[in-house]
Amino acid sequence: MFTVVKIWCILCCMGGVIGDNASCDQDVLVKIQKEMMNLKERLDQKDTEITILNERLDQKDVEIGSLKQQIEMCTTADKSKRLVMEMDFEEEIMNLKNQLGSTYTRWGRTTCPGNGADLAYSGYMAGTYHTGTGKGSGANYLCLDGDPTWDYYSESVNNDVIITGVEYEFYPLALNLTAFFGTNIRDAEAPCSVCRTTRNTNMMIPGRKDCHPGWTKEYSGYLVGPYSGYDDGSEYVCLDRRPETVVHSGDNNNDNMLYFIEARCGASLECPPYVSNRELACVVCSI
Ligand SMILES: *[C@@H]1O[C@H](CO)[C@@H](O)[C@H](O)[C@H]1NC(C)=O
Ligand SMILES: *[C@@H]1O[C@H](CO)[C@@H](O)[C@H](O)[C@H]1NC(C)=O
Ligand SMILES: [Ca+2]
Ligand SMILES: [Ca+2]
Ligand SMILES: [Ca+2]
Repeated sequence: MFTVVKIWCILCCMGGVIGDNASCDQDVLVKIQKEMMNLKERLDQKDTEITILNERLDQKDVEIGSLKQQIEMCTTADKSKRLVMEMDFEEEIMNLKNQLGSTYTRWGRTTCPGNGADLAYSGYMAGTYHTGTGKGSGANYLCLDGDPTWDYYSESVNNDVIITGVEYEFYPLALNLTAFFGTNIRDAEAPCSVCRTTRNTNMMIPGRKDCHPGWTKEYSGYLVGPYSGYDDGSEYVCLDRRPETVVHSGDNNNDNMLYFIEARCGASLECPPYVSNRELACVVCSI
């Protein structure tokens, strides 16, 4: 601003060379005064403008503050919503897990292995009463419930198919069963339990005492089956390697007897890996 006034003053005085010096000074002063008034007015205007702008800034600050609050509230609500959703998902997954899973029978035991498998029920191993009449029967062993309930029944003996308990027998009689099972279980009857695991698939592997990688061992033991002299069919199952016995079952009943299953090498079975006369192990594995 000063530069402009100076230039203006120099021009005025150059004009003053022709006119008179006193009036030139007077003119300069008046003009400078006017200019200063002008500037002051404009400054005042600017001051007013600044005040207005400040007010608007303050307003904007308030608006931003409230927006920030809203965002925060949204985020918090979102978080709690997400938390609720996550909890719902977890519950759903638990439900699905409970709907899946699988069951297996643990022959020779009244309990489950304690690896996440729950007892569905326990009871008595049962099979065909082999000295009964006729040669037809169901071939499979049953895990009879230990706490039976009955529908309508008639107690007259009128059925050809009769089941009975299943006895630990094994051959020859001189065989040291304590070495196999920890106790001599000969002539006692076998209990059983049905176990439920959340693992979806399970299988019994004959010929192994442990599972393949990635599978969970449920229990292991010996492959057992019926006396070879029976006319009725039966099946092979996996007897726990530490079997329990049914109370009051030590009598030598021989109604339905269990035996080891052995490999016999010849032209048909691959030897090795199999070896003649060895009692076959078994394992139940789940995944
Ligand atoms: C005006 O002032 C100049 C310089 O100060 C001077 O030379 C000149 O004589 C003056 N003129 C009058 C009319 O006084
Ligand atoms: C049977 O086997 C067990 C365990 O190996 C052993 O302690 C016991 O002495 C054996 N009994 C006989 C009669 O050999
Ligand atoms: Ca018995
Ligand atoms: Ca017996
Ligand atoms: Ca043998």
